[in-house]
Amino acid sequence: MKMKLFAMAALCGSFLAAHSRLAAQQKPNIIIIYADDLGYGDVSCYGMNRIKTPNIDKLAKQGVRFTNGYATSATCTPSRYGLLTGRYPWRQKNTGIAPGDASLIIPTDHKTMPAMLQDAGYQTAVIGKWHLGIGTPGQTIDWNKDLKPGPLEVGFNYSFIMPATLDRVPCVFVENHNVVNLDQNDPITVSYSHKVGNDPTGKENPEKLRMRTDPHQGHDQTIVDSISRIGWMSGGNSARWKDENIAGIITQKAIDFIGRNKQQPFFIYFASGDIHVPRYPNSMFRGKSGMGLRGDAILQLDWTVGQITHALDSLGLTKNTMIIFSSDNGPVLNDGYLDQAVELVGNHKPGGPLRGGKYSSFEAGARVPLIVKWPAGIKKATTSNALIGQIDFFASFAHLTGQTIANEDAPDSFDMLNQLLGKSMASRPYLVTQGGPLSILEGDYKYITPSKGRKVATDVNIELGNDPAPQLYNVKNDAFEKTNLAEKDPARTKAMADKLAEVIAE
Ligand code: NG6
Ligand code: CA
Repeated sequence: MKMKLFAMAALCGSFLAAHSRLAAQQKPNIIIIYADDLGYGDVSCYGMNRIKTPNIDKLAKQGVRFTNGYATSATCTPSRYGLLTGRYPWRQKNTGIAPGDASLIIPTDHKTMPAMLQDAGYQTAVIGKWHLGIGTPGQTIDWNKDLKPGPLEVGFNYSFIMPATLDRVPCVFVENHNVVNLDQNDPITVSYSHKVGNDPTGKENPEKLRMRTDPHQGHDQTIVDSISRIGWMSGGNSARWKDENIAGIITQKAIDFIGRNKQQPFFIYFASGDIHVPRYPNSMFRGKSGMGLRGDAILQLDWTVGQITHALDSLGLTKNTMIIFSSDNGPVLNDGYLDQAVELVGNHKPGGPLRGGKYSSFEAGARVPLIVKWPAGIKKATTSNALIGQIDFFASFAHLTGQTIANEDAPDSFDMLNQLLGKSMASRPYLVTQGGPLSILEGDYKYITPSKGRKVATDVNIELGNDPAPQLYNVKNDAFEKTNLAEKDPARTKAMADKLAEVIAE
């Protein structure tokens, strides 16, 4: 009798488990495919006509394509921080471009977007470029030991990352808490202050390089895979990546994760290394774009999108998977390596109709491609001009998955779910973006805070949008920000400056 009851209870339990799995299954899978340094005009569905990006275009043909979608900032680390925390990065110190040995900059005492999705029953993964630091602040990171805190401590169940940027040492993959393929007899040493070990450097041995560096920008330290990097490393030889294999490896990791989790809702923050420098895509793409390695890397990025969508198709997951495609900041041609991006760009405009680029307060700095596709939830393809930020994904996904957000978490994230699904075209009331100085967008206007910074970053040849005087642009009629309206419209200028000050003080 006892046995029977036990068996009944077990049966009941497994029925309940199956039932809740079924209920949970209603929630869509979410995949963010995040490009690196891809400009507003760098894909064909945003006007690029030198090469085609059919897989990215296909997302737009079946989903919502935003014309006013913004990264949080005009560089990588702060944009990623904003996306994952729902908090403006400039509210916290040390959220600028992270050095390769930075400690974890995401606080572990606030809920992140992936942790919120874990509460909603999701399995979560980060695959690709991290660039948000690893380890405890104040402690030197030992790459041969357990690497934490990192992604697993801020809401991810699985992580397979390039720790910083592709141009920074150590050039190794980290899976969960450990460097992949590390031979303990060949330990890794990393330094950002002085040379370590005897590996050749770009400065001393330029003849060993497959790609020359820009003498004005550095990147001439330890050589890994015939490309010199920022920072010095020694050891870890069996763990070092080959640049041409990175896209293939991380794409396969994403496909494996999808396969392992096909029975339950999952979230993947897939952060491609393309099209950041050093650009050295696979031989399948090298020489194929006619625009040099930067164009070839765009083809590789598009291939990645195709591989992931194909994997979803073959597992029958396409219908209930939301794919979001975007970029962390705007475009740059020469970001330290002489890879012919400048010489071969021709009439292509990486920022499309926008002024500036990566690092800039002008529009090309943070306005980026943003596409959302979810067949079960978005029935009609649309172009949306709603003002929206990546910082809004947090609150929007909370709405989508039925989670509430505590007051102190995600303070800057607005629920824009209806806009993401194309059901509303209403703009966010305002949005703060960050080049050097902060800007605020409201209605058709943008205000840029006065700044004494240099006007042009000559090394990368980008207008930074700095001006000692206040700047006001009508970004709807004057997307290229030609006419500063601040003097003509002092009332609006003041109102927007006041609004920005209010948001900063919140
Ligand atoms: C800059 C690097 C640039 C790139 C960037 C980070 C120099 C002179 N330039 O400091 O090459 O690595 O940082 O790019 O070191 S990001 O997309 O990750 O923000
Ligand atoms: Ca970037």
